[in-house]
Amino acid sequence: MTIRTVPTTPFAGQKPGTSGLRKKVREFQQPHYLENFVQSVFDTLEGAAGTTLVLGGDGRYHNRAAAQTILRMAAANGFGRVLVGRGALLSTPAVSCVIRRSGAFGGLVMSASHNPGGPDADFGIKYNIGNGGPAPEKITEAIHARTQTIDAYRILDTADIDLDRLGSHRLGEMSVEVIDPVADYAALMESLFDFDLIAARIASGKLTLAFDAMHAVTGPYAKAILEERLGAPAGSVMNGVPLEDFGGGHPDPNLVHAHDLVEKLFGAAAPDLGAASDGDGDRNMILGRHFYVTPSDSLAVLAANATLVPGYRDGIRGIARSMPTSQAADAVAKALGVPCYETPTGWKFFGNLLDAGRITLCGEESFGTGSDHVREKDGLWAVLFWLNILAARGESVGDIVRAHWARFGRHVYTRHDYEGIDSAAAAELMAHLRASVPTLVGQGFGGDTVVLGDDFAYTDPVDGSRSSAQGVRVGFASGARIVYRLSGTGTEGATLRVYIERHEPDVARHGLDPQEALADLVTLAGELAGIRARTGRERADVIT
Ligand code: G16
Repeated sequence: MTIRTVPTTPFAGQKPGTSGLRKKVREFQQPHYLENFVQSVFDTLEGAAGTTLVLGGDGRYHNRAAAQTILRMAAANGFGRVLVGRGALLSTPAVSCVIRRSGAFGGLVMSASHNPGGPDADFGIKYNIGNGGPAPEKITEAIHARTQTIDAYRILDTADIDLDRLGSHRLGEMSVEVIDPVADYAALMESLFDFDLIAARIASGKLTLAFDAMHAVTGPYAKAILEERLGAPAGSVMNGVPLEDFGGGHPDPNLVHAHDLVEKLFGAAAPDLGAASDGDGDRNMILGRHFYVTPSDSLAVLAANATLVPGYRDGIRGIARSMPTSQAADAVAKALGVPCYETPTGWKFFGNLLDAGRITLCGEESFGTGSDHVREKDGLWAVLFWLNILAARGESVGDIVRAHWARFGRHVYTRHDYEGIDSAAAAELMAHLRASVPTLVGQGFGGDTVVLGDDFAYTDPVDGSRSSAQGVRVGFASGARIVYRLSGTGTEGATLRVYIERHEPDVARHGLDPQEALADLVTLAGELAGIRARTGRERADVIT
């Protein structure tokens, strides 16, 4: 086995986005493309020689081939050991868990998350640091800088190893351990939640559930934990076999894409809890019987009920949410007397707050919820948290959320996505907003007054790093908000996201459809940005 140094030239556009590098599979399959990026990651790391790297992915098309290349490159770059999930599978939260449990130097996650999979769809790769979380901006920027100057990569000349059998292999000087992708993660979950209580409630028939794995990575995790350990009847996990193209679906757990589940939960004989997770297992959607829980509300409800769960029995230290996420969690934090931090979109911004012990729970409107147990958002963890609350309270999801709104008021919320729009038009729209919203301050709209108009900037309270241009905000005296930002995870054109929120204290109005309750703000949001004129779109493609 010899180490080859292969000459190469930079590719443009290898800039990690909101969560790593995401591109079309075809782009990743170009000779040297993956290798350049991986070598750039390795070149950026200091002190990695002889250490452990964790490797896994969501099972999408190109996952296995990429894993073999990365293993050969890790061996040629001096890592001592790689822990790789069987079948090259590991959910994103499981990568985080394994990094932390094994004391690894870091890890590589092969995933394009909720984006579709297959030869004509998407692939991605992301580097996570030793705390188990996504690399912070200073590292992703250094990786990007390196991709622009790279002239060679190192790779070991060797045959593929068998990734489908647990066990150890040697690749040159490096050892490779093929690990059970579920074991460590399941043990961590069992240490946080009252599995016996949940299992007893399921056994009594008083708690029924359906979990849609969307043919993505959480299938094996959900079967092992929900069906085998907690005793949910076989079949409670739907679409549980990971497929390279996710069965042709879009593994994004929302009301549009998780349609099998939505049908079930809004049909006759619906179970008590419905949940779905995404391609790599870090997102979650929670449904009750005929009831949808927004991710923003879910974070707030988990925070308000945390002491019912063994792992959080002593209470929470603080909460963080991304800026476009509704302010429902802020109200809970206030009632609990703990801080609530507002960060830019992207899980990486929670890492410092979690490491410093300033927060226990965090979440995002983009179907992400998590805690200090790992450094990624965690889909199945959120489902187990809900199951634990349901088992402890013995009430329905709908009743729990309605009681929450009665106490804190309802933060009525919606997100409108305009997908695949022309990138130049999208950039122009944002530039127009940046320039125009500060001038709105003081103006009145429908009985409310604009008190804030800016482009969100964040100073990390732990390390002082600053991130600017994180989304345009229009805030009203009533607390209502309109937020605009461009997605950082798409691979085709641009996606404009418009987030709209209004606080509704009146219980009599809590049952209103958010689209109705927010119709005036939706119209205003379109007008302020000139969405129709600038994008040619009459309405959003996805509304959640
Ligand atoms: C990623 C990040 C999330 C972030 C989301 C936003 O999610 O991990 O923290 O909220 O992107 O996506 P966008 O920029 O498209 O709004 P994931 O699940 O794709 O890794």
